[in-house]
Amino acid sequence: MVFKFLHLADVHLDTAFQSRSPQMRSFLRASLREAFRSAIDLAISEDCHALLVAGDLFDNETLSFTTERFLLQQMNRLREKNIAVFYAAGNHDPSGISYRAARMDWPANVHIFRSRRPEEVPLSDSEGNIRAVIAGAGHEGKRESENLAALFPPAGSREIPHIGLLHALVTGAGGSQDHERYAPCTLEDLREKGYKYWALGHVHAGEIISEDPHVVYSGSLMGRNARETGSKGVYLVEIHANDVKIDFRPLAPVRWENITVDSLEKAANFDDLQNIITGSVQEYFAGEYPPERVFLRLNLTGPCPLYKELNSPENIAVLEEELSFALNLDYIEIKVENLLPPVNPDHHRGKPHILGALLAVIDSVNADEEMLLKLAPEVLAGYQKKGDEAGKLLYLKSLLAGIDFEAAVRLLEADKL
Ligand SMILES: [Mn+2]
Repeated sequence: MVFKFLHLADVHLDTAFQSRSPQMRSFLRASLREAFRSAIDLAISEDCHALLVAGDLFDNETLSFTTERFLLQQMNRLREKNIAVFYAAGNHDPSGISYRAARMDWPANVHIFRSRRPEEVPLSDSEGNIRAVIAGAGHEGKRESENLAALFPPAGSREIPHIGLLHALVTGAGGSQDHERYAPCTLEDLREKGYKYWALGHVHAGEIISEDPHVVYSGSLMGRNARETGSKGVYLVEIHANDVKIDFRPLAPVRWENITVDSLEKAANFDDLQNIITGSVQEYFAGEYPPERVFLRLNLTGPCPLYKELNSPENIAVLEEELSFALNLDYIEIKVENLLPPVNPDHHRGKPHILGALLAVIDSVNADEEMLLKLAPEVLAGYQKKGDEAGKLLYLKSLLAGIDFEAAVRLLEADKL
C-alpha cells in the first residue's frame, strides 16, 4: 500500500513583522497565507492521504480572527477531500489549554498532537486497512526543554510505515545554531526508532539530515526575513513498502536573497555606486531572476569613498528606491554596518609618524612568532587547547588580521580618511 503525504512546518501565519511598515506587514502576511493555500492546493491535486504539519503553524500571540478563519477554511477544504491532517504543536503555537490552538474549532479531519507524551495514530484506507502510523508529540508550552524524541515508541511493525512528527532541535543540524534549544534531541534518538520518515519542524533553513531513514526539516514554508533565503516550500513524500520518495516543491510566492557587495573602493559618486551594485546583483543572478518575487538584502561592506554619505538614512532610502527600479526587484533593503572608510594602511607604512610606527610594530609582531606567543595572554577566550602551539599561533594570527586597517582608521583624523 502507498502512503502519500505533504510535510510542511514553520508557516508562522500572522508573524508580527514588527520592524516593517504597515503596508509591507500586510503584504507579507498575505504572502504567508498564499503559500499555505498553495500547500493545500497541492495536497488536493496530488491526491495526498495526509498533510503533516510539524509545528509553528501560526504565531500564538498575533494570530488574527481573519487568519484563524482562513486556517480553518483551508483545513475544511482537506476534510471535503478526505485528506487527514496531523499537526504537532510547536513552541510558537503551543497546545496548552491557555493557548489558541487548544481553543480553535478544528474540523474532524485534523488530529492535533497536543501532549508532550508521544501518541500513535493509525491512518486507514476505506476498507479499514492501516496505511501508516503517525507518531507525534506536541509542545504544551513555549519553552519545552526536554528531549521529546526519546519518549517516542519504537516502530512495532516493519510492514506498516511509521512516521514521526515533531517540532524539535536536532543538535548539529545545519542552521540549528540559529534556533532555541527546544525539545533537543540527537539524530541517533530518531534513527533508533525504526521509522520510515521523520517530519520535523523548528529549523527554518530546511535540511535533509539523513536519508536512511529519512529525517527531514522541511524548513519554513516562506522565508520571513533575509536570514531565510532561497526557494521555500514543502516535501511531497511517497512511501511504498521500503521505498521512500521525497520531492521538494517550492510554494512560497516570495523569496529572500542576501547579497554582499564588497567592491566599492572605486565608488566615487552616486552613479558609480549604483553601477557597481547593479553589476554585482546581476552577476549573482547570472542574468536569470528566480520565478518568485525577490526580496533582497544588500550588505555593503569594505572600504568605500562614500562611507559618510551612506551613513544618512535619507541617502539609503533613495539608493534603495533607485536600485529596486533599476533591478526590477520588489523590495530592497540596504545594510551599511560593515562599510568602512576608504583607508589604505600601505600609504602610511614606513612614514615618520605615530601611525607609521604603530604599523611597523604590528608588522614585526606578525612576522615574529616567538614574540607573538610571548605577548599573548595566558588565557585566551577563543582558544583553550593546551600544548598545540601551531594551532595557538593560527588563532593569534587570526586575531591580528585587519588590525593594521583598524589602527589606521582609529589614528587618522576623519577628514584624512
Ligand atoms: Mn519556527
